[in-house]
Amino acid sequence: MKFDVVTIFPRMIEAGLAEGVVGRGVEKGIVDVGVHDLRTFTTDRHRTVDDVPYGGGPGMVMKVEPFVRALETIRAERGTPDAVVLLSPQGRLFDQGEARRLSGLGHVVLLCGRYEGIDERVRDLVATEELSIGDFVVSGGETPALIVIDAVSRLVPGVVGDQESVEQDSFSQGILDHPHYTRPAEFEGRKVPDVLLSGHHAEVRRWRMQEALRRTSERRPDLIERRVKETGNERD
Ligand code: 4HQ
Repeated sequence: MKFDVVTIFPRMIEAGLAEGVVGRGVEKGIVDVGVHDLRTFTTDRHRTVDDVPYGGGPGMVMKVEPFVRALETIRAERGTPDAVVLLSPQGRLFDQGEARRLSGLGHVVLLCGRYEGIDERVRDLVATEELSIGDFVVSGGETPALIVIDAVSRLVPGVVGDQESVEQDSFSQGILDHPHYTRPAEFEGRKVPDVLLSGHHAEVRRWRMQEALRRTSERRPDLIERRVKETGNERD
């Protein structure tokens, strides 16, 4: 799978991809991430990427031309992408379903903004969709882009060694994870639940499902609602 990231802070993306499971996926060549410095697509002496907002007001707005030139270059060098994603709080909420959808594409471009906003014509002319990583404000699209690359890459075969762990993950089932324990069997008076030491695999499975559903209904009843709507029951 191929990603291209357009940013004024290329080193943030490179640093985020240097470690971990996704970093290894990049090293192995299963995931290919091209990082593009937006300033290389400017034409003026000062490499200007932003300007004052029409109509006035605080802050700066990112200019449209460097993004258009970046996409022209990516198309020429790496082919026409399947999706061009603008990261912003105005976007559709990025969730596991969106990650699954993007993991089915071959080539995704991620556009990172800074400052107060991006000229609306970037949405109209360059982006094919807009995604948000959550209802909060971060200082730039770089951390959101890294989150999208991480969540999507884990679903690409070969990136995570143990495919079973990906399928067992919180959310791949649409509910929260069950509790996990490892040795020691007792710590500061707190015991590991007996069933996990019993060796009864069917009972362990049943306990984990029960605990996962208990936690989900306590902490995220919205996820239970969603499963009922999608499957007609709350179990499978
Ligand atoms: N941004 N999900 C970039 C976000 C954000 C989000 C705020 C995007 C600042 C310049 N991006 N602008 N939430 O908070 O994707």
